[in-house]
Amino acid sequence: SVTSDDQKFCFKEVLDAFRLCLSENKEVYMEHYVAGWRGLVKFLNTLGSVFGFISKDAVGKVQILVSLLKGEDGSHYSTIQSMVKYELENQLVDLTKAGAHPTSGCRTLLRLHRALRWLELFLDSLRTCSEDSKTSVLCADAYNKSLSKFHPWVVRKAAGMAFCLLPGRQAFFDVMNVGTTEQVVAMLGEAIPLISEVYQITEDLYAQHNILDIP
Ligand code: 1PW
Repeated sequence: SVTSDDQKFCFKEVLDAFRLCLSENKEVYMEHYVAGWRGLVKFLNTLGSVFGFISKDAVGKVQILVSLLKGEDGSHYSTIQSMVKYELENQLVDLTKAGAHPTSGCRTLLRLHRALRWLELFLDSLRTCSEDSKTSVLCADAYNKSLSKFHPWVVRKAAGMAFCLLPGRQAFFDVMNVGTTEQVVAMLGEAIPLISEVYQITEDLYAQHNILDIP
């Protein structure tokens, strides 16, 4: 049977999810944030099985957030803002050392949030790079400027090896399944500011509550 999940990945899914992420008063809807990540994971999986180890962690974290959203206390998880308020007020977050709440929403989302910055930088370099640029180098540069500082040596090594296996720029654009190179570049130009705004709002929220270092 053909369900929407069987259909060929299109990067527009990611764009659409991030477009729906922000409420009028700039709260971030968890439902759409998670949908954005689902799209990104699908994208990663189309790049090849070596990205399995990368996507697996993201899949697990998305799953945790979905469970919270669909769970008994789901009403508190409709936005990132309400989640932070609820979990902090009810001491549901390990703030200084790992303890009773290894899968809190705040901790879990922070890991995805850090990875989102990497993605934003990487997509932006894909958008502006020349035809003969190496995606592996762009991806590694973006990683080294962002997510790598949160990873232990062994993860950095494995990530570096996976990047080397990335397809070239054109194959990348083909996998995004958006159309011509011009259309891909235009769509990235739309998606990146949206991702960037969601990132910044989350970053500011976590900074305000002093939870950017949840272990
Ligand atoms: C080519 C497009 C790339 C976009 C997808 C980005 C996915 C990022 C996932 C990187 C994961 C690397 C391996 C897992 C590391 C985990 O230890 C780490 N997770 C993340 C998302 O950084 C930290 O999670 P933990 O171990 O504290 O639960």
